[in-house]
Amino acid sequence: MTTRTIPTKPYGDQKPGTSGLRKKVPVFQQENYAENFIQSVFDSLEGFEGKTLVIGGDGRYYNREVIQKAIAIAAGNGFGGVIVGQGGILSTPAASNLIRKRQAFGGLILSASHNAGGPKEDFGIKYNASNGGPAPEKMTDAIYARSKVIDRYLVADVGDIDIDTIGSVEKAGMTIEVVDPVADYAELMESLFDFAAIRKLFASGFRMSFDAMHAVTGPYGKDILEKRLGAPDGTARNFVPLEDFGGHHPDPNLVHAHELYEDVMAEGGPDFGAASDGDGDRNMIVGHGLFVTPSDSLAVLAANATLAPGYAGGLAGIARSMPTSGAADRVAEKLGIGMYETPTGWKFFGNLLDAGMATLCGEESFGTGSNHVREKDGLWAVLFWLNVIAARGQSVKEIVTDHWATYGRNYYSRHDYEEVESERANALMSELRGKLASLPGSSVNGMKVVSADDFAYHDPVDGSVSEQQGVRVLFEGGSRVVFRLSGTGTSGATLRVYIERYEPDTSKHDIPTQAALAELIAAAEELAGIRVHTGREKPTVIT
Ligand code: VG1
Ligand code: CO
Repeated sequence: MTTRTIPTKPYGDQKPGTSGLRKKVPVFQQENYAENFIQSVFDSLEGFEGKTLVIGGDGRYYNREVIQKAIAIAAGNGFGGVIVGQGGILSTPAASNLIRKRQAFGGLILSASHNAGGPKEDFGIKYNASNGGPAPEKMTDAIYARSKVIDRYLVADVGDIDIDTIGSVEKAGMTIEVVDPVADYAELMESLFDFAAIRKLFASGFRMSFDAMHAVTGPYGKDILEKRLGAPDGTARNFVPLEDFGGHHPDPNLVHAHELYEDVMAEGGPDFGAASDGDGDRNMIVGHGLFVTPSDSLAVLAANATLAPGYAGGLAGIARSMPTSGAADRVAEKLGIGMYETPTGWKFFGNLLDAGMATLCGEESFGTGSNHVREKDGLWAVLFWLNVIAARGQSVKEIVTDHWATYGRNYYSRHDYEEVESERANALMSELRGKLASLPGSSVNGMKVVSADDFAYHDPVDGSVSEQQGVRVLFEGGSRVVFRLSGTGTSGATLRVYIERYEPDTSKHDIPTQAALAELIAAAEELAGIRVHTGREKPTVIT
């Protein structure tokens, strides 16, 4: 074997955020930067000798280079095999599935998700464990600690690996297997949903538009929607993955997937629109005449879950991130099943899913998923909706308004203030934290505060505690505002303000969202002094 030990110097900034290490491409291109992080991951693991590692990414700029590095370092460290998606492509949920299906030791997912790609834009690396899920905090803390003292990495001379041809080769004592990135995932989807019913739906003239945003779900969407489900050619748009996503943000929301939204809303537009993000774990759902908030989507899917063959036996429980609206809570209550509230980030759902306590999980940030993998899953959510539409024979709008009539409506919106100077954002948060104790009982913009705290999560499975996960202020009647700083940005700080109001009265279910939340939006300003602290008159992005 030809393993070499290469001396290196630590970088101090390799702390994984909400979902792995994300930095600008030029940061990753510094000498040994990616190598250091990958070796820090391996140095924090035990018992992988001879085992298999899954490697794949969302196809963004620098993906191929880092895949070559990862293969050589895996070989140098004694992995027995790597499974690589053809062309270096694996969507995040497909990678999670492969880890589980092939009983791999873990996986490296190369992605910065919904962040822009290209030579000056973002790149990312994330480690997923043998359950297929993102490394828990304990592990990411260990990786960060190691990265601060690392002084060498191990590499085997495997040469330049052909990752474009499906098949297997032996190099430096390691098996390198290049696989079709779509096949196993598509098979999993077929096992969960009623493909025959969805095929019938398309055959009956039902029309949808799926926007892959020039990111990783292009090939998945084409194969599953058009080939397997018989949707007309052209159903998937922007389906060729590009290294820079065509210069856009592959972020499926009302701002970045605006064109799709307009098309579906237009007179004579398709019945159904959906989009996914850079790495394929997010989803946006739009019905003709109605945009479905991700929080509502989780609730509707939970209420209708038994219509899909994969969930016909019912749900064990539902989990949502703390800032996600309480719409799903009402469904859990009615079903008499467990409801869990976790910090932001999919890694916190892993234990609940592994323990069989939750079946469906969701985040307000366009993330929905289940126990079929250990990541959120964009296309899965789209197929779930198609299954529900086919089974109920109703439009998205009918299904959602029906849901509101039964459970009430949780008006919900998120206001993001992007690229704020870190110091100013931190000052806002610490000022808020400082006044939490005095808030209960007081009035803000005429509304009475019931409770106010900084969310701390006590994991019911392993007992671990995660503190400072977001400031939440709860008002009489169940309305609330939540403040937290993003853990995925790569420049400055992003302040996220989450606003929610519950409306039980059916006659008040068609107010425009921002108007329905106006009083709370003003209360958020009064509470946190957003304008003064950020120097911004209005949010950068409203979803
Ligand atoms: C954001 C979202 C969070 C999501 C995370 C990763 O994190 O708010 O819900 O899990 O992105 O999603 P933050 O810390 O910026 O708020 V993805 O699609 O980037 O893997
Ligand atoms: Co993503």
